[in-house]
Amino acid sequence: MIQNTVTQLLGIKYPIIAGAMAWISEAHLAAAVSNAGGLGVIAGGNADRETISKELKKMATLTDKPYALNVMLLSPHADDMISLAIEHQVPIVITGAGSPGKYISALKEAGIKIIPVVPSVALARRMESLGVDAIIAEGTEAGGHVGELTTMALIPQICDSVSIPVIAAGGIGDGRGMAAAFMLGARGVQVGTRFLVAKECRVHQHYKDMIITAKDTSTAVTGRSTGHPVRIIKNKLYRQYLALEKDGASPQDLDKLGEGTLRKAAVEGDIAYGSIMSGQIAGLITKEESACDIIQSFLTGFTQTIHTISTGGNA
Ligand code: TUI
Repeated sequence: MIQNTVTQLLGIKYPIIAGAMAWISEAHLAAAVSNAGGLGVIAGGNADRETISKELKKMATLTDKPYALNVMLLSPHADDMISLAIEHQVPIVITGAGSPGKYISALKEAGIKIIPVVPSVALARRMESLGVDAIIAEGTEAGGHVGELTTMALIPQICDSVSIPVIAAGGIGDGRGMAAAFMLGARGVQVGTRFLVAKECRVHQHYKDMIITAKDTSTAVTGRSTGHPVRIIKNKLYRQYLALEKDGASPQDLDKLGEGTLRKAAVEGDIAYGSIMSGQIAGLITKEESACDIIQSFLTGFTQTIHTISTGGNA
C-alpha cells in the first residue's frame, strides 16, 4: 500500500490511475485495474448515452472498488455523460479536452469527485479556483490529444502553483517514471499506453502489436497546425496527413482525414489507415501482461528506484 493524499481522496490502494482511451477503455479493463488496487476508468469518448450506460451497468457487476468515468468535453454527448455519472453514482469524474466549469456544482451536489486533465499552469490554476478535487497534469509525451509542455517541465510548475493534489500523466510507463513524477511533486500517476497492452484490454490485437513493436521515435503529433494536436504511431495515414498538410489543405480537410480513424484502428485493427493513438513511452513496452501484474511491476520499480537512489546505488 502507498497511502497519500491521492489514495485517500480516491479511496484506492495504489496511486495509479488508468488513462482513458476512447473506444478502448471499457468495463473489463477498468474493473481489472480497480480490482488490482488502482483506479480503473471508462472512457466516454464520443460515445452516446446508451453505450456508456451499458458499460456503467457492467462495471457494477465486475467491481465494488472505486472507478472513474472520463468525460471528453469536446464530445456532443458530454452533457449526457455527466448526467449518467450522477445517475449511476460514479465516484469520480475525470474530464479532458476542455473546462468542466459548468458541471462542477451538479457533480459536487451528487458527491462526485472531479479531476480535470490540464496541459498548462494557467488551466491548473483556473480549475483549482473552480473547486475541483485534484488535477491531472498531462505532458505532451502522452498519446491522443496533447498540449505543448513536457511532463518534466509541467509537473513541478503546476505543483508550485496549486494546493490540490497533482497526478502526473504523459510518458510514464514503469516504476521509474512513477518515481520521477513523485520527485517532481506529483502524488499519483495516470498511465494509458502501458494499459493498452493489458491482457484484459480488448483493443484489437494489431493495435497491441504496434505498441509492443514501437520504438522511441515511433510516435509523432499531427494537427498542431489545425489546433487539434494528436499523438499517434506513424503509419500510412500519418504520411497521408503530412502530404495533405504540405499541399496546403484546409484545417477542415485535415480534420476530416482523421474522422472515424481511432475506431478503425482500435476496433477493426486497421493499422495502416487507422489512428493508433499512443504515448512516446510505447518503445519501453515489450509484452502483454495482466493489469494486476502491470500495477505490481510499477510498485516494485517505484520502491526499488527510490531505495537505489537513497542508498547511493547505480541504476
Ligand atoms: O483528452 C485528452 N486526450 C484525448 S481525447 C481524445 S478523443 C479525440 N479524438 C479526436 C480529436 C480530439 C480528441 C484522444 N485523446 N487528454 C486530456 C487533455 N486535455 N489534454 C489536453 C487537454 C486540455 C486542453 C484544453 C484540457 C483543457 C483545455 O482547456 C481549454 C480551455 O481553454 O478550456
